[in-house]
Amino acid sequence: MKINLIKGDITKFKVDAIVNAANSSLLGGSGVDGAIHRAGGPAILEACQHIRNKQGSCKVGEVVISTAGNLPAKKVIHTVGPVYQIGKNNEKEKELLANCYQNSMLLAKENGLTSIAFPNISTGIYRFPKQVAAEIAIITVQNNPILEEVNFVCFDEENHTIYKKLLSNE
Ligand code: AR6
Repeated sequence: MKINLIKGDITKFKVDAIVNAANSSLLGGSGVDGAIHRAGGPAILEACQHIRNKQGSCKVGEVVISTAGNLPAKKVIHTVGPVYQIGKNNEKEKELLANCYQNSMLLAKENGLTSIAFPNISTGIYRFPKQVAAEIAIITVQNNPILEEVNFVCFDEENHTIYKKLLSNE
């Protein structure tokens, strides 16, 4: 399994599946979710509405797959990250964040996909501490060599610096 680190916008990424940091409604939002729906066009929302009609909302740590619409990627995997509760120990949230990464890779594999790109799930609006979230993301991917290629796409400088340090210490 190859692990790559990229700084940039995940919507520009040509890979089998890009992962969206969605919310349980699956109906879009701001942050990377907003960017994916904007760049991918209405086909993604239509597909998500169809999924919702069939199975209801998406739980934290779980995943669904849709068309990528106009994006260069083949598919979008939508996962719902946990909201970090400041001042609590957040052990459950850490486990749920790991589930997001693991379940995304498993769903990609089930769909015959071999490469994936992840944003830094939960580290924006859901305020997960970036260092802890990066450690969980990297360990989960390394312990589950399910796909051929995993790309960590960092949008902000802080996440990029954290990932660079963690991945170069291997
Ligand atoms: N490409 C890659 N990463 C991005 C992009 C982009 N175009 N834009 C932002 N990021 P967030 P969350 C990074 O807030 O914390 C939405 O409203 C950003 O720098 O998008 O999981 C959903 O609907 C940050 O590091 O997701 C949910 O309601 C990372 O993406 C909620 O936000 C995640 O930030 C989910 O919150």
